Amino acid sequence: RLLEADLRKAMANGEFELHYQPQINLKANEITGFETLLRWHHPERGPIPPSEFIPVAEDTGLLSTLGEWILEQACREAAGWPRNIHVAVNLSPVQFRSRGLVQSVSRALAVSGLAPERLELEITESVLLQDNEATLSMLHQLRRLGVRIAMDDFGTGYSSLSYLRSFPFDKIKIDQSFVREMSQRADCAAIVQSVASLGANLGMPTVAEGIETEDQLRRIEAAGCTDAQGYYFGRPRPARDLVHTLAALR
Ligand code: G
Ligand code: G
Ligand code: MN
Ligand code: NA
Repeated sequence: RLLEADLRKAMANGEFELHYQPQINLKANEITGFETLLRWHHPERGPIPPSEFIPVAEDTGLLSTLGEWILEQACREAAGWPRNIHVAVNLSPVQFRSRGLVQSVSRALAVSGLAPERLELEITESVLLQDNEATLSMLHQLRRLGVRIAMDDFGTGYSSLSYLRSFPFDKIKIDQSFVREMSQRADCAAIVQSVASLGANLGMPTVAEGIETEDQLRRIEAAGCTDAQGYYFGRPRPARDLVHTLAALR
C-alpha cells in the first residue's frame, strides 16, 4: 500500500517526472499544445499510475506541494517552446479547496516568464460540484490572470449543461469513453456530435480525447470536433523526447 511517507520520499528524491501529450487542431492539422501528465517512477516498484498515487496525495494534503511543483515545472518547460504552443495542466478538485491555488498559478507564471495565455488549466465537472461561491470566484480570478480554463472529461459527471452556464470555459474536452464506443454505438456518436455543436454554438473549441485509430479520427472530424488528442497523434513523453517535434513547429 502507498503511504504518505512514500510520496514525500519520492518528491525529495526527484522521482516524479512530467510527460507531455500533443493536442492537434484538426483544421490546420497541427500541434497547438501539450497536456502535462504526471509520472512516478519508483526505484523498486517501477512506474506507478497516477490513479494510484494522486488519491493518496489528495487525501494527505501533499497534492498542494506536488501541484505547485507540477505547475512551475510545466510552465518553465513550456516557456522554452515555440510561442504559439500552449501547455495544459490538470487541476484536482482538492486543489480548489486550498486558498493558495491562484497564488501558485500566478507564481508559476512569474518565475517561468510564460505568457499567461499559453497556460491552460484542465478542471473536471467535479470541481464545480463543490459548487460554491469560492470555487467560481477562484475560476474568475484565474481567468483574470489571463490563463485559459478547459472543461476536462466532459460528459462523465452530472448535469454538465448547467456547468457550462455557470462558467465560460475556453474549451471542452470530450471524454475518451465516448470516442472509444463511437464505432459500435450510435448513441455515443450522437453524443459527440451534440457536444461538438454545443461547443460551436457557445464559441468553445471541442477536443476529442483518446483518439487511437484513423477510423476514430474520421468519426470525430465528421462529428464536428475542432481538436483532438490521443495515442494516434502521440503518447505522453518526457520533455527531452520532444526536442525534434518542437523544433519542427518553429
Ligand atoms: O496518464 P493518465 O494515466 O496519466 O492519468 C490518469 C489520471 O491522472 C487522469 O485523470 C489525469 O487527469 C490525472 N493526472 C495526470 N497527471 C496529473 C497532474 O499533473 N495533476 C492532476 N491533478 N491530475 C493528473
Ligand atoms: O483525465 P485526463 O483526461 O486528464 O487524463 C487523460 C488520460 O488519458 C491519461 O491517463 C492519458 O495517459 C490517457 N490517454 C491519452 N491518450 C490516450 C489514448 O489514445 N488512449 C488511451 N487509452 N488513453 C489515453
Ligand atoms: Mn486532462
Ligand atoms: Na480528460
